[in-house]
Amino acid sequence: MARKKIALIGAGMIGGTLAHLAAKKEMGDIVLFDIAEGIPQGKALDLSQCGPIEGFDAKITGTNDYADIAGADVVIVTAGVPRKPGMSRDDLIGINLGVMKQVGEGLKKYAPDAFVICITNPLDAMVWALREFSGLPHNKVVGMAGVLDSARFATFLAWEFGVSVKDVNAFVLGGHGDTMVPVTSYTTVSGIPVDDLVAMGKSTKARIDEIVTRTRGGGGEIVGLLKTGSAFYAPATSAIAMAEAYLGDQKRILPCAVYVEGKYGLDGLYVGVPTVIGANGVEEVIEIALDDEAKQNFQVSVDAVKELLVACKAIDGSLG
Ligand code: A3D
Repeated sequence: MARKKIALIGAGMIGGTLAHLAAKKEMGDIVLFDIAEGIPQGKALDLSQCGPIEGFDAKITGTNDYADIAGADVVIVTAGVPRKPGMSRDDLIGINLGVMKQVGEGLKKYAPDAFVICITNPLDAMVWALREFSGLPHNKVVGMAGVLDSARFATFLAWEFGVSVKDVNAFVLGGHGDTMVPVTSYTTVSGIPVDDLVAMGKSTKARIDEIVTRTRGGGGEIVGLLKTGSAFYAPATSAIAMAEAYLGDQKRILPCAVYVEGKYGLDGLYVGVPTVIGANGVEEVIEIALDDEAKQNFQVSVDAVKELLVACKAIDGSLG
């Protein structure tokens, strides 16, 4: 069987990390694309030279030509600009919407059968726009955010309870912004609900509320520390987990930004919800029961995403 082909659009901080992870895991051959000349080629050469040390045979190439992504099985999109301190994700819309148009046209022409994972911010609006510009089926275009946001929530909870991160199953819904909804009632430690752990005296409601707030601002906290860009290790790791679920037909239930029509009272919008990812891409959107507080918070998050779509349509008249 021929090796899988992974195309990475954007060879910046996340793109380079994605290439390294995909190569180490031997997920397939890797093509790094960027508009910046020399960057994808240089990173591809550097990463190829990890092969003899790490023992991978993945072929890694860098390019500025969309034709080189032809036939890709998976495409992960990080093209665009990241945040700097003081910026919200939404401030990126003006530049990144234009980037999504170029990428969408490249995908339509050269990789119409790929499973596409978008990471570019503001995530929920950019994945929607990328789907519109590319014309690919909705089940094959998803956004990465929930896996990362849940990992942030899980990390902070593991620290709080003094337990292994492996035992924490954290749950975050909604758009990838400061209005995201970490849901404690669906968050467990080895099957024990967080609320029960609080009742046992292992933490307090106030501490859990602080962790929820820290999770919501988790990206901004890292931007504030790095000063020159945003998080890249955990975002890349999260997208790789989604790509593996697709390539391995794993039927994993992952929180992803997917097109939701009918469920959660939504009529066609990309937002973060639990999703079954397998060989057909998005195989199912799982609608869970939400308590009143989570429902209200989810609505606030959905409204924030809707506002971004209005802004996208105002910038680019071709977006119906
Ligand atoms: P960065 O290191 O700047 O890399 C972006 C790359 O995109 C650069 O190499 C650019 O040259 C390239 N690029 C710009 N325009 C184009 C274009 N038209 N076509 C192809 N390539 C282009 O950023 P990064 O890798 O740190 O972040 C990439 C994106 O991911 C940003 O929008 C971030 O905000 C976003 N991000 C999202 C999350 C989520 O959880 C959703 C987390 C972290 C970062």
